[in-house]
Amino acid sequence: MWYDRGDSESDDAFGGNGVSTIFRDVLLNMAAAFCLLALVFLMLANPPGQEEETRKITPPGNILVELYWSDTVNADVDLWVRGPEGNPVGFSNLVGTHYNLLRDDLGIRKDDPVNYESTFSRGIPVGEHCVNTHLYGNVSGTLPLEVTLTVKISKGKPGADSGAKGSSSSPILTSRVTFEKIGQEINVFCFKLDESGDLITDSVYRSPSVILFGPRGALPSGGAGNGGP
Ligand SMILES: [Ca+2]
Ligand SMILES: [Ca+2]
Repeated sequence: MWYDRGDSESDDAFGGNGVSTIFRDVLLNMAAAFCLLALVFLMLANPPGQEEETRKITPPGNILVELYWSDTVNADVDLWVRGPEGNPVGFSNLVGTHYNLLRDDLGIRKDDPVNYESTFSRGIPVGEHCVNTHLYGNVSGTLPLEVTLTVKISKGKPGADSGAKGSSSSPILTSRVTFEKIGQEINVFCFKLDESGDLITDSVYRSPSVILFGPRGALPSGGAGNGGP
């Protein structure tokens, strides 16, 4: 009897339409939980603001010229760059037609343990570009002083996402030069870029007659050739 009653109670409580309703509710709850988990996963995989963060670390220009010297040397080394328009850009002329000097590094200071200067271009102008370096000051008295210069090119749109086509920078030139005295200016390289933004390999040269800063910070009259330090 108890067995029959049990079956009967089961049918009353959970059988028929009652079973279908509870089962449907369970399925709906599981589906809702699954959707919620999927949404949380998508937010974690691509958090808001990630695209903006990526933009902050991409190069702001197309041609990047960099100057490094030892972080332990308290010397003020300067970077000078001249594009095809002929207007040298350096610490006393931060902005040119195509180039900008981002920062004049003065050497070692309490909040400045890195010795590094860089200049960016907007676009990749066709023609000749020249890169010079100048030893402006040398508190530490370290001589000779070796410095390193590099030129990199990024063909992507300035400020574009790092994953965008052509956004990565590729080094095209690098060189180490040595200062022997304060006030010395060294032409590190001149080179030409073609319409595709590529280096014309046989265009690279170095000449002491290419002066971009000069002894008193002015271009030599008549252009290059009146002698550097
Ligand atoms: Ca400097
Ligand atoms: Ca520094």
